[in-house]
Amino acid sequence: MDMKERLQRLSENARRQIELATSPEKLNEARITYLGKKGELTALLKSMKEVAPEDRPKVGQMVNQARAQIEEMMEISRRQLEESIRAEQLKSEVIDVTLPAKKSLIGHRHPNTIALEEVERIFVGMGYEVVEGPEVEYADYNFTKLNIPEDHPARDEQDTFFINDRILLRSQTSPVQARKMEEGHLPIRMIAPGRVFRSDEVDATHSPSFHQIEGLVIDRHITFADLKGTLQEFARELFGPETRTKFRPHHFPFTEPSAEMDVSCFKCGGKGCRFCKGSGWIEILGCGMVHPNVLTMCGIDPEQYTGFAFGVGLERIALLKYEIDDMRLLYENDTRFLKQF
Ligand code: 2NM
Repeated sequence: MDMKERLQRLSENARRQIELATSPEKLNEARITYLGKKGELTALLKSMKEVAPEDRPKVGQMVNQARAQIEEMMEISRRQLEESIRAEQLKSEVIDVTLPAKKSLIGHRHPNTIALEEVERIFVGMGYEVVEGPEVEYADYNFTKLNIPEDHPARDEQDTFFINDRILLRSQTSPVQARKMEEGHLPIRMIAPGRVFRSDEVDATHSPSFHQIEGLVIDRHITFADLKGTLQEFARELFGPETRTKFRPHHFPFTEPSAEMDVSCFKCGGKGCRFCKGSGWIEILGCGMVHPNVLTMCGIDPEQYTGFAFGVGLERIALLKYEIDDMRLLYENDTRFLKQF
């Protein structure tokens, strides 16, 4: 077979394979087969030495022509393939501008946040400042300065997340108050909201991480009457103007005397119902007059200054206010639940 015939056959085969190429990948395969470094045209060029020297320019020209022809066919095929791919894409990605728009989802504050901002609004309205502090605390601030000595059961490792001997995850926000008292700028009217940690098993009313709002007032001549008046007003603002309060004696290490405050049930007005379990009262917070030991350990002279303090659980307020019966619902972030508030 002479060179011319071989070239014609090669061109013919290339043309057929290019016609059959239905994708850019297949077309590239054809390019490699015929025009590549190890392709058929290169192989053919290598056999030029079999051609008589006087015929070589002529044959060389034919080879170049064949290459140009194949390249042109490929270029045409490539453009056609691209056009059909683009046409397919346009057809499949068509946008129907007459379809109704998707509604964008707008979130809102978490029930905890709503309750927190409500409590903050009430106390800021009475002239309190909102103060924050570290969640990782010294045992000294979390316990010692709050009159909870080394051997006190509240320090039990079973209840507290200790990082080491001296450092822990705060079990209350009172260390924020201890820090504020130490700064020594009196009087103090503050609330300390924030996350606290206790080694509890999760159930409907417990979680190892929850939120507290603790309040503190320190000034000359602060009495238990100031405590009662303030917390009564707080309860009325939070649960409605008809709300009555009662104070039951209690014990806290950091206050003396100490009490728990109940509010009249805002569902039945105090007659007794399912919500207040028939008693007409709902327990809402702990409070008391700041213990002289606490004042002394925080650098305040208990002969000159007195004060009251209180602590409320934020989740407890949110559960009560929104009549939720399981605390876990507040943490699961199920939007079907959250969107109700
Ligand atoms: C409570 C109940 C009673 C309290 C005490 C203090 C501080 F820092 F002044 F000692 N802060 N918060 C306190 C008092 C907290 O929670 C149920």
